[in-house]
Amino acid sequence: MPRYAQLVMGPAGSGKSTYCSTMVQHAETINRSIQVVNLDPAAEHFSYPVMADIRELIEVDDVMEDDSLRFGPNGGLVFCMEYFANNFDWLEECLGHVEDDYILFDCPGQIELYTHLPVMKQLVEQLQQWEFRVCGVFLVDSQFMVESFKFISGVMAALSAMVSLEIPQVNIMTKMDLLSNKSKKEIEKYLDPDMYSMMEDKALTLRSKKFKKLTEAICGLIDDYSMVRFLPFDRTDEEGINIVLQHIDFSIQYGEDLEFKEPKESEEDPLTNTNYDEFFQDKVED
Ligand SMILES: Nc1nc2c(ncn2[C@@H]2O[C@H](COP(=O)(O)OP(=O)(O)O)[C@@H](O)[C@H]2O)c(=O)[nH]1
Ligand SMILES: [Mg+2]
Repeated sequence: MPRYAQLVMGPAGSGKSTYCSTMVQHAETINRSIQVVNLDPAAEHFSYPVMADIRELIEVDDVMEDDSLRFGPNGGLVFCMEYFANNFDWLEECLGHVEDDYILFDCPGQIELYTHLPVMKQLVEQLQQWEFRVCGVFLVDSQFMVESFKFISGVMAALSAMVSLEIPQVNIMTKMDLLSNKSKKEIEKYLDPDMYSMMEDKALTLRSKKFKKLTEAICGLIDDYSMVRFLPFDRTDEEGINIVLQHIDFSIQYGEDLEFKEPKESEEDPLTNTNYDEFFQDKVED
């Protein structure tokens, strides 16, 4: 029997730990068991019960205070994650050998972990060897995505994780509950983006011709390959949380031995054909 994992990624403050605790609570309400492993050695607070906590293995503060290492916060984190990668047997011991379990890994936010350091890829490979089916869940804060140039950089961050990890990935826009109805309408175009029309956005007035050309090329590439979509995540909306979970379950075929379930709102590929109208309809009516 396979085991299931979500690697919860995204910049610092994007809502990873909150996402994990929301999912754990949601799982309880639908009679499922989801557990969380904290993989952020610099984590200060989170409100979920942990199955394992990397801080028991190594803590950033200890690394920074070590006179022979003298690392700053970023170097300290990289050191911790490399140490972790050399000690996966610690994780194996914590996880045990439970079949059919479902675990969220609350990852650190440093972008270099997903762009050019090998540790996250090594973790994915290790989990796969332990028979986990792994889905990447990349979170971005909706507060920062209401303008097109910020959106493009969010897309690039999500994309670099997707390309470097080579696993199915679901991208999520968090903190939707903080948006006004007007911003919600505004952000709708970013969930299922038409990158070409984004180029025409007035906010994206680029003075440099070369830079404009580069941005056009990036937008074109993303659009042509339909590479990035976002699902809205509102922690106060139980039905919306369920839709997100269904998409992720679908991508790792969770429960396929039990019964085959397609994500509720999509008719074809869950990642390319999402109908958000219903979601926004609810919000506007609220
Ligand atoms: N209103 C609201 N706040 C959120 C949500 N998700 C996260 N936050 C807040 O954003 C901050 C950072 O969240 P956290 O989960 O710690 O982010 P992390 O660094 O990615 O783990 C905290 O103050 C959270 O309370 C959300 O969905 N709605
Ligand atoms: Mg966190």
